Amino acid sequence: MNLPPLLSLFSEALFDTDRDRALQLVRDAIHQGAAAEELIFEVVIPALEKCVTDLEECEELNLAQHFLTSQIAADVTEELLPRFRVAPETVGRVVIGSPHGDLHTLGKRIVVGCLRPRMIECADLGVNVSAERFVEEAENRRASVIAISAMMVHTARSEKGCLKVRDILRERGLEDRIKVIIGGAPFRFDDQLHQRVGADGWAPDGIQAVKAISRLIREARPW
Ligand code: B12
Repeated sequence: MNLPPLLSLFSEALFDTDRDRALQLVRDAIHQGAAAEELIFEVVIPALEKCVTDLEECEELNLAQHFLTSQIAADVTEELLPRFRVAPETVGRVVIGSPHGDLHTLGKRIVVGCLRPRMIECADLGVNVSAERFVEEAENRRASVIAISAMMVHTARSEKGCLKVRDILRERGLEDRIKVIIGGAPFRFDDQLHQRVGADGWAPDGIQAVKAISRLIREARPW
């Protein structure tokens, strides 16, 4: 199947946040014999990366558009996954949430939307997640990465947030198996802050988050 024209149409639908059109385009392609695998890796992911980059460069960044593009990409991926000829192999497992005291969700959901097309299994624990729960859920699910989305300066630096996650991992001897990544507005203004709160990494946006999380999954000792 000729994918470049489809990539261009799909990118357009994504940029316009036209969910129905995006889904229809991949359904038609499947109907015409395209493989789900090639659609995800050669259409959905490149289109999502291009859209996020274009949106980041927009002078007047439209938050709703940013949010919707990643959700549509995640929805299309969910529809394509059961059609894989060989069941897709999970690249790794992540638990993600906003830390104690933080109720902001949008950045986190964009990151989840970017991770799913990459076959990174992602359990969203929601908001106001305690450090204990982050670690317990990661351990129970045998996740390699805890991802924390902190939007406020005080929740980013809090003793009850990432710093405590680090302490618990150290106490339980889990630091080699579970890596910690953090993100959110405060980290974009201070690119050393993640080190001071005990994280193994950070990323400024959803696409960079995928890259950083993939690296941490590779670094973590397998369960
Ligand atoms: C929307 C919003 C809200 C909404 C949240 C709705 C929701 N469902 O999320 C509501 C109205 C509820 C809200 C409430 C509050 N808010 Co508010 N809010 C915002 C606002 C306007 C946008 C945040 C946002 O969604 N940004 C868009 C997303 C896409 O960006 P992002 O989160 O940075 O995410 C990207 C990256 O950071 C990264 N990323 C995000 N998470 C992660 C995680 C990982 C692991 C990685 C690798 C990367 C990553 O990828 C994302 C995608 O590219 C900001 C202002 C601003 N300009 O940031 C204030 C802001 C964050 N809020 C603020 C405040 C003070 C509050 C309140 C205390 C207000 C009040 N007095 O009640 C409450 C606190 C509630 C609480 N306990 O959490 C302050 C924080 C100030 C500070 N310096 O700490 C800000 C900065 C506004 C301001 N200038 O004063 N807020």
